[in-house]
Amino acid sequence: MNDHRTRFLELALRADALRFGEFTLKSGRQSPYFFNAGLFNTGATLAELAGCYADAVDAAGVDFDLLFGPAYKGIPLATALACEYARRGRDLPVAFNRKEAKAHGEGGTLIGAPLSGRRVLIVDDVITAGTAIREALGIIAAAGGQVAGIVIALDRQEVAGGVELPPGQTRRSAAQTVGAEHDLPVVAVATLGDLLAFTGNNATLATQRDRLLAYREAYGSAE
Ligand code: OMP
Repeated sequence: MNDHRTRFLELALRADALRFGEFTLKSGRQSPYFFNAGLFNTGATLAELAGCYADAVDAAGVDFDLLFGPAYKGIPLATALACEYARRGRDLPVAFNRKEAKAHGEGGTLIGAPLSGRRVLIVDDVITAGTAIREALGIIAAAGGQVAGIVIALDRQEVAGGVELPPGQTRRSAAQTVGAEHDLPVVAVATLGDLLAFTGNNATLATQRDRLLAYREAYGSAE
């Protein structure tokens, strides 16, 4: 496994951002694990996380010139990543949206650098069904930006909607579907597959492995 994947999974466990148990997802699915990016809640953990994102993006070779963080969880992630790139010698513009339009002051729903004419990298936490990412794609297009790619910390590699497919048809993950529909690279720092490999190498997490495998069997994509 690439070093940034292991570093990220170890960090997520240390920060308690990755938990095992019984969780109800936005989709209504019952999941044996949950990733809460809001628990990267100190300067040091955000800086370490941003290093993992930057390594994943650089390894994928995405060509972009602005970072966009969708409200709310993407905002600190894009900001921390902008700081990480500045530390690495690349000063990038950063922007984000607010969920409620503001009628006074500067008004509007977008904050930060203008998106118009930019090649935008969306920075978010997790993809399950792809709903949150599709919303961000619409916001950026409406502001005249061109999406160059998407980076997330965790790709849960789940099939969106129904998982019953005609025989012979491949189960494609929500991330793969969004990427193919918009012809975009979707980069994950780590995937459910990486988490499974990680639990296999970690004695204290070995008991979680069977539940993760059963979940992937029920809702996971082919890879
Ligand atoms: P989709 O919009 O279905 O892709 O799901 C992304 C959103 O699900 C995230 O922005 C969270 O609100 C939530 N989520 C997590 O944060 N962590 C998880 O492990 C799973 C979910 C989820 O509900 O699917």
